Amino acid sequence: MKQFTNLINKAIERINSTNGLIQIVSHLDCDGIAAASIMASVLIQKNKDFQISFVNRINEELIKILKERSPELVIFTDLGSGYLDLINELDFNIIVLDHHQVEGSPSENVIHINPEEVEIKFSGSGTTYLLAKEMIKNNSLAPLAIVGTIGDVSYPTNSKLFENPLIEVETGLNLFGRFSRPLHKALEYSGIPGIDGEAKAIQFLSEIGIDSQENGEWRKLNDLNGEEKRKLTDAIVRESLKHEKFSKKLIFGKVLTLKNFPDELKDGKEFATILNACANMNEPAIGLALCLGNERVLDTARNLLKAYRKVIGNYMRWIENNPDSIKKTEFANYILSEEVINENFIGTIVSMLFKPAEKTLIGFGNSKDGIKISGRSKEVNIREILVGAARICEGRGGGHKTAGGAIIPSGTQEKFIETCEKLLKERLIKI
Ligand SMILES: [Mn+2]
Repeated sequence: MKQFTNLINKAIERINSTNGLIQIVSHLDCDGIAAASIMASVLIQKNKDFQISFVNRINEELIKILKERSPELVIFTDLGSGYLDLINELDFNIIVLDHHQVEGSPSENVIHINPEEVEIKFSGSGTTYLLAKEMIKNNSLAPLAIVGTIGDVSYPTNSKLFENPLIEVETGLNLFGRFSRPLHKALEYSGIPGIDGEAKAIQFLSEIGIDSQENGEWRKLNDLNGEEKRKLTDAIVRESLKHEKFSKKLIFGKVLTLKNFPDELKDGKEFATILNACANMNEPAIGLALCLGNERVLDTARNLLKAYRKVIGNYMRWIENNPDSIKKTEFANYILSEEVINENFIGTIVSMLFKPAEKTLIGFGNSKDGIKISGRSKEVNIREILVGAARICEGRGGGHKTAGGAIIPSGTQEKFIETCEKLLKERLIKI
């Protein structure tokens, strides 16, 4: 742990002593946008000259661009640990703040900070925040770290690191749109059986004596007083008991409120959803602006979220209408959508389709770099499987134990699946 703290201090010194251009390279996802915004915020406060690029992965092309740009310092956030061999090709000062599995070892000019190495589970934005907090000597950026962490679903948000007066944690109704949607709309989309429709939702509220409107305006969950919230909670429990299929977990749980953001971003989960949409629609700068407190881009972000939902809906419909796109074997299910689904969406689609009872799910999407793969597993270390199979196909894999990704050259998908099957068989039969 002491060594970890030393590395952070070393990185802070390096940033402080840099007077030329600093290049931030961050992962194009919710966690990566949050991490970059934390770093940007620190660099603004320290009056440093910097620019930011978002990428899906590090490859030769990026290394070439960085060499040409020749900044004084490159800071990789939420990616880098899986690409140390490539990063080592750069001979200027480098800081890596990442939490993905480490591949290789850093050369001397690289300060490599990864909490996995001291067996702590932090997101990329959480790791970046560790440095930021030390560097600016306050914890005002914690809300961004928690939003990024929510986006990286397998990472805990109950860390002491996030205890902060700007973050309110409650257990209660966890309806999407607490601050941003009329209550009846939030109920309509909540998935509670029996309240599936606008009219039904309004009727439900009126039956339990809660007004849907106040002074001609639709009320939101957050507009309800304590008594009304209790009434609503009781009524939802009663309603859901009528339907055995409904899981209470869906709408009761931990609710995070970020006090220093506008209403639409106050709910941690909603903020993360918006950042995720910005990343996947390839508009990370909009997400970054939101994180940095620019409210003028809220409209654009709202439209991006709408467009993002539409794309996801179209992909889900395509899979539904093409049952042949799912290949089922003894060891795993594969979504053969490499010609249809864009690489920015395959991770989300795989997460959405990964059922509680399913053991391993692997999906394919298209990328300008080849075929993008995303996998989830409850049975094996999916990262090891994807790394192993990608290597055989001359691609590369990475990620975490339960969720991972890979990129392989076009035309090697069959070989990839064959290898996955072989590796899965080896692992599963050994157990
Ligand atoms: Mn991450």
